[in-house]
Amino acid sequence: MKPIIAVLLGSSLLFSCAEPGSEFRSKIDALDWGSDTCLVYGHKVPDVDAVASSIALSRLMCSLGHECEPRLAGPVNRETKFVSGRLGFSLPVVQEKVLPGSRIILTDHSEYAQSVDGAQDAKILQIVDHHPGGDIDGVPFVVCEKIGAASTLVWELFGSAGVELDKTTATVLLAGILSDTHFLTKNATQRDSTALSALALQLDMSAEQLAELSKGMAEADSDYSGMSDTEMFLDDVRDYKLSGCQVRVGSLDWVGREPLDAFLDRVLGAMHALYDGKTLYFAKVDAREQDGSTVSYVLYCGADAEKVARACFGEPVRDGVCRSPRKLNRKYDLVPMLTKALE
Ligand SMILES: [Mn+2]
Repeated sequence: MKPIIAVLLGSSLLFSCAEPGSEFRSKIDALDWGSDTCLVYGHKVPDVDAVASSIALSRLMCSLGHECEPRLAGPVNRETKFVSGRLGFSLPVVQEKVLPGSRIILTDHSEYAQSVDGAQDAKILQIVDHHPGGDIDGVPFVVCEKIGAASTLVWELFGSAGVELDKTTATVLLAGILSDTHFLTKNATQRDSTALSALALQLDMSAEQLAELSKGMAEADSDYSGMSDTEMFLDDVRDYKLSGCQVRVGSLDWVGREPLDAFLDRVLGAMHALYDGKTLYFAKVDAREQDGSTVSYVLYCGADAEKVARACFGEPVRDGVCRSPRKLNRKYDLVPMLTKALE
């Protein structure tokens, strides 16, 4: 019989004897790294969280001794440009395609439709994402949990690895969490809030500074000035494969710079210009009503998309436009509704 004290302390003794992060490190070391540099990618149409999580995860892998470099799957959106300029961090280079067999790590997405071109034939070593339910499987290291930001998951991985965050990486992760959670007001969990507080503390940023930064980011995000209608639609678009159908869903905000109908016309015009006759095109436009509540307009393009939109939202309020009386989240509300209607 074991002495009772050893039984009680057994697990914690084992744990405290080991070097901090050693369990995590050995999991990472066991991956098939090969000899080339592994590229770390967020999703296509990179937003702040996608870029931040890829930069930071790449940094973490480098500090664990694995040669990694972040890349962009395409040009970044306005908010990302704004915040990288404002906080002074440099953006990865754009590389829109990866070669067959190359080693990659994916952050902030887990579906091929959103992944860099060539991902299907690449070796995907890791996925760190906060949108469960993607179609990429067979990946040896996966962290996929439904929380506010992929950047929060990467911050937690630094903790698991026992690696201290340098200032630049902390800055980048703070931006990612602020952006995806709209300063902890959208899809945020306690874990996002813990991570953001720790990062703000490390960077010596006050709640006022965070609020101000977040406001600037939101404004940059909905500032479509100087963009063509197509660029505006493509600024925040995600592709999905839903019930076997290719579906593209844009997400925009109407902030009253022009009449709502004029804005919806511009978005519809862009969708029709891009429409290839196969892909189902939708867009979600969030708009603040006079009473202060926010509703979502769901725009569609083409006969098949119209059928789906009607099944989800009933009679259109005008040609090409349905209305949801409550604000919809693209990934957690709209996509499940479209999936169900397509089945
Ligand atoms: Mn994200």
